[in-house]
Amino acid sequence: MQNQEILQQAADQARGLAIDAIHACSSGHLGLPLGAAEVGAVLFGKDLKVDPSDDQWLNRDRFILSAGHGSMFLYGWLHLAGYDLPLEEVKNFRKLHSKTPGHPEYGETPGVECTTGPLGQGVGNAVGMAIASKMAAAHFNTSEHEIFNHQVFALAGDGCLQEGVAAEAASLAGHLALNNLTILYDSNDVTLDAMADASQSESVIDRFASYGFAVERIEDGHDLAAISAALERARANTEKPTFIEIKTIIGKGIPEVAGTSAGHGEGGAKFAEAARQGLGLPEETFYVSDEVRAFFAERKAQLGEAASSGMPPTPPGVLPTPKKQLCLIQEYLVMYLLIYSIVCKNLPRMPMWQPVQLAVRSLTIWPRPCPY
Ligand SMILES: Cc1ncc(C[n+]2csc(CCOP(=O)(O)OP(=O)(O)O)c2C)c(N)n1
Ligand SMILES: [Mg+2]
Repeated sequence: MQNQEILQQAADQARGLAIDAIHACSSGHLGLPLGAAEVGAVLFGKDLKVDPSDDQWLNRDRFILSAGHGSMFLYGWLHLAGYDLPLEEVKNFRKLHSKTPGHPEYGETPGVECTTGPLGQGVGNAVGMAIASKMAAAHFNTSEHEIFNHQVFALAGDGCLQEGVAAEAASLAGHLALNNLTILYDSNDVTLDAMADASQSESVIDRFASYGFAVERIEDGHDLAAISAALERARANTEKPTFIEIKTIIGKGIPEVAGTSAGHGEGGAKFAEAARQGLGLPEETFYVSDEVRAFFAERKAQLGEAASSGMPPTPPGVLPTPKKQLCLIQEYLVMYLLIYSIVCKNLPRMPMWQPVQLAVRSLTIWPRPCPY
């Protein structure tokens, strides 16, 4: 696998960002960002077809962090990948009016595709987005012009997959054979303050196989090459959605809590200094090396170029999108705006969140005054 060394460095530096951000506000969830760091490195450093300089590019892959409590995973990787999320925002994790609220919120942070936090909802949203993508493709793609061909990914934890909403949505995804959907299962044997076997003994992977997913299990969830190969197989599967169970060690990088329920929350942050040393990071907090910065800058440039030339993975020699298709898309957008404005006018205004020192969410339901 190419770039393995730099991706490993990026994974450990993403761990460092999570430790420092959570340490700074004494609040948050370290377990997932540390446990799934290699998953993030492969997604954001190699696999995802997105354009960090244009987070609204229509044909971008969608990545949803269903386990929204692990939000520092997402913020760390969005920052490294070059989205409009400066280090200052990572430092302001969980502060009021920052772009890094306790749980990811759609519209607040560039690159966040979906508001998550209620376990399982991200899986439901991912299935909906995969269906929407198929519908858009059916409306607008022609044999000559493949306008929509993106993939949808959701990273879900044990808790997400215990939720009924995830099961219901996944069952439909299997039934519809949504080959553009991949669910990544952060299987770490811990759910919050207990080991997972206190509340579950089913075989989650067999359940997803029975829904009609192609399934596989990665025994070492910190093996970059294994994660990368599994993602390639998922992308290449034209028959079925894919479910990848990834065995990870929750809180990896903080030996005092790793692999135990103490790794779930912010408890491990008090070992920040030793953890930084163990990860091979300098004393400097919020450290990102020049090499990692350069790697992601180059990737961002390549992705931007690919996105603006209609790729990926449109075949070479493809014609520019014909006017007819663009008009159709425009009509849809106008309709959408019309319906949105009607709904806005008729929705009762929700009470606003009262500012407090620490913001778990910076808004309740209605983000800002309706513009229409
Ligand atoms: C529907 C719902 N119920 C409860 C919670 C509170 N909660 C947040 S994280 C969590 C534990 C989830 O376990 P897992 O997904 O395995 O996360 P991990 O401990 O591995 O980070 C719970 C119960 C929630 N966010 N949403
Ligand atoms: Mg878990």
